[in-house]
Amino acid sequence: MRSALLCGLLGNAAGFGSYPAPPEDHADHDHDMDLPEETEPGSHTLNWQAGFTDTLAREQTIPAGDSITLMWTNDYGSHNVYMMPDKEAFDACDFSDATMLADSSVTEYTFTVAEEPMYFACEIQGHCFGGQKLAVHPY
Ligand SMILES: [Cu+2]
Repeated sequence: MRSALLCGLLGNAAGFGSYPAPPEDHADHDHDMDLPEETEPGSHTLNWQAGFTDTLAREQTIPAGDSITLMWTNDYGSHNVYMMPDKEAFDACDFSDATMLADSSVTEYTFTVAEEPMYFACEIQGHCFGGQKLAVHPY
């Protein structure tokens, strides 16, 4: 069975702070989002901003072949999604060989979980180091 924990939805409970917060101060504003209910098996919706305040949200173990939708807002400064080439680049927030998957003109990005680990990060200055990253471990 797929628990809410596996799907990372607990990360959404980590919001705190009050509005309005200054732009880019990710430690101080609320990263809560209203995510849609999981409508079908094999689909996972994750708050792309949860990693700022929830270390557990930076890693997910999800079956290969499932789909993941990352959702965010650009209300407090924009975000994007980059694919990191390997764990080393992911750990170092090194975007030199990263591939842009979504820019800040959108607020969600959906992908299929591959057979091998996948590494994602936001490329906006300071965000990866601030925890806006996701390692997907398939099983
Ligand atoms: Cu970001």
